[in-house]
Amino acid sequence: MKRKVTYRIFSVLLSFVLLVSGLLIPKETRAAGENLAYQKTVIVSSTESSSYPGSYAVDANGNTRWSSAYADNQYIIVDLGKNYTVSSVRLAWESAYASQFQIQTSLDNSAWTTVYSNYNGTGGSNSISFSATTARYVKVYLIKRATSYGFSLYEFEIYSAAGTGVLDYLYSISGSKTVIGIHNREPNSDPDVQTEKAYSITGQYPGLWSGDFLFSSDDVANRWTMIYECKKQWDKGSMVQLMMHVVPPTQSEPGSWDGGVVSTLNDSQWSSLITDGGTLNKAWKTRLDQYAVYLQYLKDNGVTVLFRPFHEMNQSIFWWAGRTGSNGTAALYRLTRDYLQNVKGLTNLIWVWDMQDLDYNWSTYNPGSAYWDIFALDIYNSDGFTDYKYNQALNIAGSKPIAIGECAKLPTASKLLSQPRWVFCMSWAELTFSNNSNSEIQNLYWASNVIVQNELPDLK
Ligand SMILES: [Ca+2]
Repeated sequence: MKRKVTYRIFSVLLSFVLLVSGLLIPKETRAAGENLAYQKTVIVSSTESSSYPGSYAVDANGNTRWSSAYADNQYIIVDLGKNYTVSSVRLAWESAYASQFQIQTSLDNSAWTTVYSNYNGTGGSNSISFSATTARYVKVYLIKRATSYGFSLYEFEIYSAAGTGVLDYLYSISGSKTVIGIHNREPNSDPDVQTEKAYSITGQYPGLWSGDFLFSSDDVANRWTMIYECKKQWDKGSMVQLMMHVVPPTQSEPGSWDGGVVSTLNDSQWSSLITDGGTLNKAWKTRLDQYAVYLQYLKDNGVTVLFRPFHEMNQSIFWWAGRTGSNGTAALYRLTRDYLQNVKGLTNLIWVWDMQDLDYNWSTYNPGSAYWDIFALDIYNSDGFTDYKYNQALNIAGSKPIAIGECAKLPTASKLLSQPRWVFCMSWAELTFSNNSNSEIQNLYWASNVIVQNELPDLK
């Protein structure tokens, strides 16, 4: 505890000194809205002359420009130096613009994905958005010139999706550090009770706060209280997560645990749910319309949410779970993401796909790589944090982050050092305190490889 208290006092003093001197040092290397291309390495197919180098397209100077040789089929590539989640670019053309061009992205400067095409370019300034994608290299592939000169750009700017600071940060600690978190179970009328208890024991706030839409009349009535807490925790510097222990679309809200959250849909009900236009499909989307109001509020306030619907897909007691194959639980996950993201415009969600250590047939529940950002595993089995589970999680996640979605018994800091790809570890609410001694909780929260709230960068 001493180390972090010292650090906090130092931070406070440092902040004070900086405030007094009028200086502001950014907490993170990248703020939201920053042009990621600025002063990065540029690779071009040609230059008109040494007066127009590729670097002039990423110097944030609207008077300098890159210009290619006088020929079609040219390119300019920016190497961002590491992977980012990118979702838009801005092109500022000189009068020698492209009438046909594409934006392409790559992880390795070899295999390219076209994310945008324009075959009727008109020059000027183009702000271009596309589906958020992970990329280190971003290319403007210049197909056809509009003039007899080459292609010339004053600026080629590249931006992250709003709120991808959280995901970028998790990528950056993958393999070295783990954010510690805690779920705040009902009541939604007191949605930080477990977070505060962790603080009372460790003197540190968890780096991840988690809440739930829930199902009972009291908890449904207090959803706004929970959502306001979510925003408050984000404003205080935590990562935030939302779950959905909600009743099935065959029922109205509020409802019950037994016979509600824990219930079964028959095959024809399931078919109705996952078939576009089905009665239960419409009922579920009507429900999503209601949840979207809360999520929109968070979006409007700049809150990025780790969203974990339909957790423990192989835990078949839940109405959504235990259905294998492409038309199973995975289909419900996909339609929910498609609806919230594409129809409701909720781009502030990081999608967590979550399984439990009940079995290892995880791939049959996989919604598809395009549908999730983080793979999480709930670890409750008494064999604990085995290397086998860790390696299975790595196998299914590939290069994406993995996380311990829930646990009762916490891992030790040394276990996390030997399994360093877990980007966060969330203990389950009150089970944290019934399954771990105070000193075990303290030792984990105070470890140098474990990230608490005041060690997180600015994620906004
Ligand atoms: Ca320039």
